[in-house]
Amino acid sequence: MGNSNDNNNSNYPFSNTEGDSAVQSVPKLDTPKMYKVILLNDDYTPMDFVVLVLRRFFAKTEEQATQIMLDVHKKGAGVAGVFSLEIAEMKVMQVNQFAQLNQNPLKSTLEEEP
Ligand code: TYC
Repeated sequence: MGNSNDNNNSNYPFSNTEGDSAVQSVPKLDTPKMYKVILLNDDYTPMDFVVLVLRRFFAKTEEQATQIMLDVHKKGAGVAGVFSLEIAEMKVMQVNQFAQLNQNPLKSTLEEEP
């Protein structure tokens, strides 16, 4: 029983019940981990398709998308965007599914932000 906020922490929002100092605990509560969605280069996906992906799923302008695509093309990988885990996971699935549907080998992955 009890309300849904009962997490045995009488000092909300300072979750200082496991040995951390309150100073460390507050940012842990307020700033969720962020994740980079990385686009990987390959030899077959057309440049225009990568630009389309960046515009469609990452809301980039033509110019931004072209710059990111060329960066990935030259360096092997590049950041399409930075999101919370559930949004980043959704973007990766959308990109990989859209690429597969269009028979392109384009892949994206996740990387936790430092
Ligand atoms: N290397 C591809 C080509 O020359 C273009 C490309 C860019 C593919 C970025 C994937 O994530 C990528 N057609």
